Amino acid sequence: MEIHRYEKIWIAITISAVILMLAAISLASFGLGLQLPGVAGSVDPAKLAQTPPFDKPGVYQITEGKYQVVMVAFAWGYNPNEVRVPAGSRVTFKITSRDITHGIFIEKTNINLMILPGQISEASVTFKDPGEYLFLCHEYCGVGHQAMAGKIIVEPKP
Ligand SMILES: [Cu+2]
Repeated sequence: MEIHRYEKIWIAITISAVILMLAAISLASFGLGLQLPGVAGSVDPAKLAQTPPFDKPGVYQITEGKYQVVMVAFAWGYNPNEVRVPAGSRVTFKITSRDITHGIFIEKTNINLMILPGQISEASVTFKDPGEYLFLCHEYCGVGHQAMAGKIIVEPKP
C-alpha cells in the first residue's frame, strides 16, 4: 500500500505530538512532582470531636516557618475561619467535613480542594506576600453557602 507523502508527514506530526504530550505529563508528575491534591486518609465524620487532630482544630507551628492548619468544615462555616501566619510560611491544610460535601478555594494560591465527610484532604502552599487571603466554599451546600468563607492573614515578617 502506498501512502502519500503529505499523509506520512501528518502521521509523523501526530505521533510526535502524542509523544511530546506523554513526555510533558511524565516530566510534570515524576520530574517536578506535580500531583493532584490527594486524599490523606479517612475519618469518621460523626466522631470528629473525639478524633485527633480534628478534636482540636486550629493553627499549629510544626517547625520554623512551617505550619499545619487543622480545619473542620461544616454547614456553613470553617473552624478555624481565621488563620494567622507570618509571611514566608509553608502551610499545610488538613481538612475534613463534619456533615456534607463542601469545598475550599483560597484566593491567590493553588489551593482548591473538595471537602468530603469521611475523607481528609490535604494540600500545602507557601504564603510569600503579606496580606489577606480570602477563602470560600465553592461547592453549593445549602441556604448558608454564600456566607461560608474565612480569611488567612499573612503578617509581615517581624
Ligand atoms: Cu458551600
